[in-house]
Amino acid sequence: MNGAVTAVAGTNIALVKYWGKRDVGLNLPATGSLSLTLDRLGTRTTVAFDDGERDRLILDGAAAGDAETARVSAFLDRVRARAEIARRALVTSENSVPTAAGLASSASGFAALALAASRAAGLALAPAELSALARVGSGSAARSIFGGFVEMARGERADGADAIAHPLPDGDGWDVRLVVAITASGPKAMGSTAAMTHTARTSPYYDAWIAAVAGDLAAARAAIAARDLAALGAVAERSALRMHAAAMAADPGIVYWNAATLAAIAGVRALRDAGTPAFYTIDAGPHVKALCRAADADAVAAALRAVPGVSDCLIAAPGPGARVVETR
Ligand code: 2P0
Repeated sequence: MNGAVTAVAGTNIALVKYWGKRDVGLNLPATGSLSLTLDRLGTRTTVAFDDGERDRLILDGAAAGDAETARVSAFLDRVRARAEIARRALVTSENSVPTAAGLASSASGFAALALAASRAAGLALAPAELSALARVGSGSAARSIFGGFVEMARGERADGADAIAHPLPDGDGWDVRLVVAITASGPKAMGSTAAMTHTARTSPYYDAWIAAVAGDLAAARAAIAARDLAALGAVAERSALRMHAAAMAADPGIVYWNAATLAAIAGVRALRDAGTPAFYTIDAGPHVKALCRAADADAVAAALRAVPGVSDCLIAAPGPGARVVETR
């Protein structure tokens, strides 16, 4: 067993969305997905196993609540079982995503935790194994183990060993940006896990959504290989709209958008009509993320800041995969 290990991971934004599980316990996705890992929005997590009586979680400088601590403790149980250790841990985690922005941090959070906890427990897991481990914490976290453009496989196995992500090196060095337009503060309408289950159970559009993903994945892969931003942007927009359409058609419907979400979508379309290639995607919340060329990012951010209801814009570049930054 090692001493304290600190790992960092960037969050990721899916361009082909994950929305539905084939197994809830192991977080096995019903489809593949495809994302871009970001540089400046992420999580830094330190894990130290010690003689404490229970696991403790310090999140952004304050003791975490029982629900969050229990989720992390259950995750650590998997690491302990694999490393054949029993010691409890002190986990200290900081998000560089502004918490008030309400942006998802579970992707970078469980990627950083998987790496820091496994190393602190004395395990040297290969990236594919880390991806499977991170997935059990949160489905999207499997993607943040890798940098740049990443594809997550649905997998076929019941144990999830093949439900893992892998990098898409065709996209390496492609100088794109994601401009994140913040459209609200506070918690989102419904957590992703519950919302996916509710969509799968009650939305008449769920099966159609699932059936569309394989084609979107193929189109996104081809667009990345060709460095065709317009083609990738078209896939991203239709994947996001279809995911939200399936959720909105659930009973009762799940609506993540607010007025500023729609205004920001219109803002991205107006940019495009005026000759700036920019394409939107929206996750399980009201914020709008615009994919564009690096050279256009400042102009895209300025245009979105002027949209009524947009409180701020962050510009993120492609970033590296999860990595250990300190061991003590
Ligand atoms: C994604 N999202 O592909 C999709 C699109 C949100 C919208 O993955 O239940 O927090 O922990 O596996 O990973 C958010 O879902 O859900 C997500 P769990 P997660 O990025």
